[in-house]
Amino acid sequence: MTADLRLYLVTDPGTDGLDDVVAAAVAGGVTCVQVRDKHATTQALADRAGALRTLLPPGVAVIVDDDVEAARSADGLHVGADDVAPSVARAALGPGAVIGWSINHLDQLGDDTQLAACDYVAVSPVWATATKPDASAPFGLPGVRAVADRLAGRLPLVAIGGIDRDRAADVIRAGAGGVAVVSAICAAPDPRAAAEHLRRVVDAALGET
Ligand code: TZP
Ligand code: MG
Repeated sequence: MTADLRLYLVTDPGTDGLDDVVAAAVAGGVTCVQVRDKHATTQALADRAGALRTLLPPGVAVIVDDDVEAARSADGLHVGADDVAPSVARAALGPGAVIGWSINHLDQLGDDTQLAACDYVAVSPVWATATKPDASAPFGLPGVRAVADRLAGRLPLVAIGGIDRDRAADVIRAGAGGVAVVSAICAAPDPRAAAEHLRRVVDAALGET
């Protein structure tokens, strides 16, 4: 499938009533959902992904973080520096899987083999965030611009890390095609309203570019 990456929700496993929060966020305008839980077993990740796949509309991609086997129950897999390479994920999951790759350094974009195996690249993190304290050095907006320039439209670019409603437009203007968030939705008092607001901001900024 081709994933719509404009407003990408990465789930926080500590969220109360997570499935309800995800459903509300999708009703508010989230276009893609990632199941992320560093402490879950493969079976638990697969079960959650399968449950969300049943719950959500078919156009909303359900992506599993890190775990190739669990991703077989989802629409795709997201990998980063500590995971299998995108090319390995592609070989395992086949041409129909959505594969995303987090980069934490511009030089990684010189690896054509990995780029050819991906459906999107995530620039990670844009800003430092308490949600991922072990993230590498932040790119900032100039870094997002540099990544977007270097990618030159070869693949969609998603921005992640410290993004909220006040910062979303700036990362789109810097060249991202979508924003990925955890706390801006999972920690919001009203996740649906938070998603609606973010989606309006993202769509308006995309309309300017
Ligand atoms: N990868 C890079 S930053 C991050 C991940 C999973 C966490 C983003 O969380 P938040 O709350 O949107 O800053
Ligand atoms: Mg990972």
